[in-house]
Amino acid sequence: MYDIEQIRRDFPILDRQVHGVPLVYLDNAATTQKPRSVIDALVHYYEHYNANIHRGLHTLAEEATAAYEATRLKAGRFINAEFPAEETIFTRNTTESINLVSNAWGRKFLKPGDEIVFTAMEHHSNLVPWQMIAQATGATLRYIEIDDEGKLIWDDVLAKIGAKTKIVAITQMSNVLGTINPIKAIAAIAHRYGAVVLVDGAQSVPHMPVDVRDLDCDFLAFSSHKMLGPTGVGVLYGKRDLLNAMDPFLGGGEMIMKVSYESSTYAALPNKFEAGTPNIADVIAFGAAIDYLEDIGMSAVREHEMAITQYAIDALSAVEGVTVYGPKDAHDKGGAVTFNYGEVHPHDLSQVLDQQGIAIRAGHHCAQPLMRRLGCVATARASFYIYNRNDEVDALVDGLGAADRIFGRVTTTARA
Ligand code: C6P
Repeated sequence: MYDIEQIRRDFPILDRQVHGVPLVYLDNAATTQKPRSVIDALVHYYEHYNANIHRGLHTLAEEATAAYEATRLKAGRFINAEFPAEETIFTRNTTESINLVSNAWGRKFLKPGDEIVFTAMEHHSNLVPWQMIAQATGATLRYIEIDDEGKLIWDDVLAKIGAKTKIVAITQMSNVLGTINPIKAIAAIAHRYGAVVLVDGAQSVPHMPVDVRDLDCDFLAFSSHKMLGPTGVGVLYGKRDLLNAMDPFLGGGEMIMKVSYESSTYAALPNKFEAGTPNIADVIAFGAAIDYLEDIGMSAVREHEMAITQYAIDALSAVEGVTVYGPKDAHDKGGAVTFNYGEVHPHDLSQVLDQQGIAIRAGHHCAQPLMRRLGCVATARASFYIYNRNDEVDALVDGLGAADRIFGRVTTTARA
């Protein structure tokens, strides 16, 4: 049984008021709130065994190392990595995980004429690093178009992935449209041409079961802070052979085997990609976040989110003047519902909603090319997680009424 009230009690922040009314937090695609167990894990580390890892031989260092490495195994198993101890690399966030691949894999394996394929719905984090590496290597950028519902055009998938493709870098779930992409089918096509597949899992891993062996992706990037964990921790999953074949990304302590004044040899996986003192406390607390999600079960998380997402799509679509972007069937998308309300600017809308304690995101959502494709400069976005209830969607819809009263009757011309 999905006990949402029990879940809500685990999140201290959900008790707070904003402008004198209870917080309605609908900005989970940006970052999620943290349960007590994650906050406690952070405090417990600092109060009881704060030490640097891998290098100390004292008790505190050993305890901290064990807890850090235990999270590595949990994170790797969470996505069903075959060799979790070697294939799970900690970074700062999804962005750094993708930059690690674009640099450490791209600089070594891309050459002029090679093609990097992404999609029209990518977040800047899965776009700009490829632009930079294309400039550095002479590789060419290509992107797969989307249709008006915000889904990939399959003919264009087949047209863009071909003999020159060396990497397909694709989001599994759009942070704007919510669209879930058919990664397994796309990976099968890419592999037929010998290309590798990087999946941006920033929005998918927190919200649905993700199995890297089933998808057969070569790399998967995601962030702790979008799945109940602390900020400052990201994961890069990579197939062991590929990670072994790559050069290091950053040089320094921890990632070496032997160092002379002239040259160095590098540590084995995963240390080769973790230069310097890592974010020990936050990695350890990320372990508590994974425990929390596993206690609920990722299938239950997905079921809950599909229900509230469908409720939100239907409720928002019924408001005169609202345009909802992306797929309208929650089976095809995750819990991010992006919309515009007539001619009310999303920033104004967000401020009016904030007065009612409702937190949404407004802007380009780090996806400027996609905004242009949708024909707008900005949108409003409500995004859900395990603790959101339908009555919070009702509050959002009521909030639109307040915006209507403040900004005057919204026009209905923008209705899709
Ligand atoms: N999207 C949003 O509000 P970082 O910042 O590195 O943890 O995640 C980057 C990132 C990469 N890919 C996708 C699909 C994402 O949604 C994000 C983060 C947030 O939509 C912040 S812009």
